[in-house]
Amino acid sequence: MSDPVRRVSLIGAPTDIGAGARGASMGPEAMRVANLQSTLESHGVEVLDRGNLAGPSNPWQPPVEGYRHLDQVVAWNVAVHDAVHAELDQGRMPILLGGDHCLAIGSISAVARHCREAGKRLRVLWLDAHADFNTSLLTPSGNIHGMPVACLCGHGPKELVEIGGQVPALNAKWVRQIGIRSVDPGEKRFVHEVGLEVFDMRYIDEMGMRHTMELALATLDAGTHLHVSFDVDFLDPEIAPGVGTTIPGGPTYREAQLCMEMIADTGRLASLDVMELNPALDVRNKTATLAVDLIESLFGKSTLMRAPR
Ligand code: Z70
Ligand code: MN
Ligand code: MN
Ligand code: MN
Repeated sequence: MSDPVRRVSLIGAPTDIGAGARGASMGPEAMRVANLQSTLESHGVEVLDRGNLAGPSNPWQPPVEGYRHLDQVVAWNVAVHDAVHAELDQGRMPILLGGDHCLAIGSISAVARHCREAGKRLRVLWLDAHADFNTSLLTPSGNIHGMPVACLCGHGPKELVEIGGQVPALNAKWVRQIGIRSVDPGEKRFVHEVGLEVFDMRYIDEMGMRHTMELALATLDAGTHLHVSFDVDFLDPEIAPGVGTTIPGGPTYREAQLCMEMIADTGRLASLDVMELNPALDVRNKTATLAVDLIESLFGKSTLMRAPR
């Protein structure tokens, strides 16, 4: 396939400002301890670790008008937007190390801005147990990590939806969600209303990961920028316990590897978020180690050979 970006920049965003449990703030360091940089380098990828962004600390307050920590979430997302956009402007592939998933608002707003500037089509793969499509009126928790996809599609507070300079940052048609198995009742209605394309676990169980990914990756072309937003709670908690909210019934190790390999095969991956890793809830850093293993597949590690078709 045509030449994917082999120059990567790691951006740490050590915060749990949008989450319902503390600890995702330690995610970036756990990924470094699990040897993310040297693992990518062993596949010929040039990696710069840009270190960690800074932002407000977590005051751990209750929600106000349907949002917890809105001001702090905005500050972190502005920092993420600026850092991600700067890497894309230099022709590098940003890997955002979360941090909780509210930071995908800044990350994907920057990617969408870059695509407008560069005349690229955008496809977002949202790998998650959750749809993250709540609004202040629908949310049961006020936690903004349950709202990033809605915000990116223009449904959210002005300060968040405008970060990338155009509202909405994303057309819902550009998004494919995979692995979904926990959606709140109001959120579910809203997902249907906007017509989000969701490959939930029922779909994956019935049709298989291969067919699912073939559809999710259909119609990519040479002018497509593929962004993957990987919430580690996508994975089954048996293999990935180190996340704030474990939801049973997720993809197995083998299904997750196939998912990543099929993304790699497109040659179109151009930006990545790795979110919601929570080392405080992990066991001997095994979830971070697994995440690195999967990212390795995303960058083209494969077993010896491919079977004939
Ligand atoms: C629920 C909410 C959530 C994690 C997203 C959960 C949201 N839908 N949890 N990611 N870990 O509170 O909005
Ligand atoms: Mn630019
Ligand atoms: Mn999420
Ligand atoms: Mn999730």
